[in-house]
Amino acid sequence: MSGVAWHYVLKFIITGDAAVGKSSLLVRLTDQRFLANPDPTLGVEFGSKLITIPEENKVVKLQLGNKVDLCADADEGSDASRDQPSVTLKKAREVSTDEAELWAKEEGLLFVEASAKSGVNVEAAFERATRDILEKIRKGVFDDERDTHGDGSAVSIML
Ligand SMILES: Nc1nc2c(ncn2[C@@H]2O[C@H](COP(=O)(O)OP(=O)(O)OP(=O)(O)O)[C@@H](O)[C@H]2O)c(=O)[nH]1
Ligand SMILES: [Mg+2]
Repeated sequence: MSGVAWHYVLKFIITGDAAVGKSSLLVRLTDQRFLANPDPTLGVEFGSKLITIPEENKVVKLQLGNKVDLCADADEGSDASRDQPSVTLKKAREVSTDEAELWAKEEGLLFVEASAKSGVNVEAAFERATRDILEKIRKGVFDDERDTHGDGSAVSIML
């Protein structure tokens, strides 16, 4: 990995209903802190985070955006938005873990319960998603687009 800042850039959209904790999750991941009194987000917030996947010998830069999902129901979202890698926040205690796990399985989604407040599972959730994406790249599920830096050391993934 010497001399390589990152091997891949992956773009994540953190989406969900208003006030479900999107900004708090983003700030916990990028700044390792819990926002005391977050203001409602107007527009979109951005952040980035480097993640190392040791078994792949890869450094991945996550570029994160956070926006309110204006669709009242995720099931009513467009096919285009459903094809994006995203983290959909649910108010976890409104549904049981079992029910949420089952729904995620039926939808073919990764499921991780995390807390922006305590930090539990936040980085792990994004690492799991990153590993899943790298595996899909390896298997040819996603196309990648080699960069034009000339040395083949970095790749941008267009999803
Ligand atoms: N207990 C607990 N509260 C949380 C957690 N994450 C966020 N909150 C609280 O949930 C409320 C909303 O958090 P935000 O991060 O502003 O939510 P948001 O989805 O970005 O909200 P909008 O930008 O208005 O759509 C705040 O009072 C947070 O303190 C968490 O992991 N645990
Ligand atoms: Mg917000």
